[in-house]
Amino acid sequence: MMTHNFIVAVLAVLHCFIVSSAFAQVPPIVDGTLDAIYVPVNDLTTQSNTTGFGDSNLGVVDAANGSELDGLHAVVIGEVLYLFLGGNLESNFNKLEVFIDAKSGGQNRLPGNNPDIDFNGLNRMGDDGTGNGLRFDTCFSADFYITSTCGGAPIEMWANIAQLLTEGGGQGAYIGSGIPGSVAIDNLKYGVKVAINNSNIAGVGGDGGNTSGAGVTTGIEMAVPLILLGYDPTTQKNIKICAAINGGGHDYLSNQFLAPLAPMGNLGEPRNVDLSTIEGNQYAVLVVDTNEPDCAPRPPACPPDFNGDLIIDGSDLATLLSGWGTPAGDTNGDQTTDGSDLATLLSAWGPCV
Ligand SMILES: [Ca+2]
Ligand SMILES: [Ca+2]
Ligand SMILES: [Ca+2]
Ligand SMILES: [Ca+2]
Repeated sequence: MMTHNFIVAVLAVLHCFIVSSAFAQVPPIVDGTLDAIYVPVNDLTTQSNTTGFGDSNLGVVDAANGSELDGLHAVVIGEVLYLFLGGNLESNFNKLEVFIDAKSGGQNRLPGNNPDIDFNGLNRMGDDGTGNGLRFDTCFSADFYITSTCGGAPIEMWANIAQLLTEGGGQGAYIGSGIPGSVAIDNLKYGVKVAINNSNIAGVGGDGGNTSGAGVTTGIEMAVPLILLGYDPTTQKNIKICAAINGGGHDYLSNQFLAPLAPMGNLGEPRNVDLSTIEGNQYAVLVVDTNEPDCAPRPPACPPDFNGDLIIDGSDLATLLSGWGTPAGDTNGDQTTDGSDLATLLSAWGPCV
């Protein structure tokens, strides 16, 4: 009987374990409020900068009179990435911009030929033909973009998505409308959901106010299927996320980034922003493989890709030419830069393959 009781006890423990494991895999409800599954292990980064876009004090679910990004939480359940961004998105058509790096390749700098979505707002941040365009940190090359906004009377919300292919082009889509605080965007074709609860009055303050976004449990929440991100764990297992608040025309970046900027004011013209020159990484990592280096090794086919953006272009050519006669533009290991390196670069022109 002892044996029988022991087995019953073991089975009871196993049952609890299995049930609790299954429970742990219940996905978050995309409603703009923080679910328990996001914390604490999926608590990726916290804001440490006051907001230059207003500290909302309305405390109602649908309207906000300021924008801030207090914290980022992320979890993958059932092949879907769930993001929770604590904070507010002002109901004046300011934009939430979210860039996701989910595989090798992609865009380290936004070109000007991405999909025309949200009144061509994505390309408002890209290269205008003069070689500018929003540039991310060195180890971040975005593969997917999702943006949301809210405003009007009565207040509504909208969202758009786009692929960010290494060479540009790609596809984008408007994914629908909802109502902050009550109706989530729920796009059945793409499996994308977005919800906003704008009632936060805590988190960071405005100029001179609180500098910590810790503890905020309402904000913007979304679900994006991994297949839509192009997630390819054979090339990159960890998922990186860069989020920011932008102006109503995608035309004026705030100081609300996640991962956060060091204390500083709004960044302004998106095309002139180069996050690689700003201290720290303005992206957070959802770690799937703790052994994966932050920067994937450069593909062997790409020795002339001096800046690591996986495109051989004019900036690499400039590096090579300025290093002529020195090792700075060497591609074949002979410790000098000469015509053979130039020929290698020109024959590899375009995306690394
Ligand atoms: Ca939720
Ligand atoms: Ca990428
Ligand atoms: Ca606040
Ligand atoms: Ca940086």
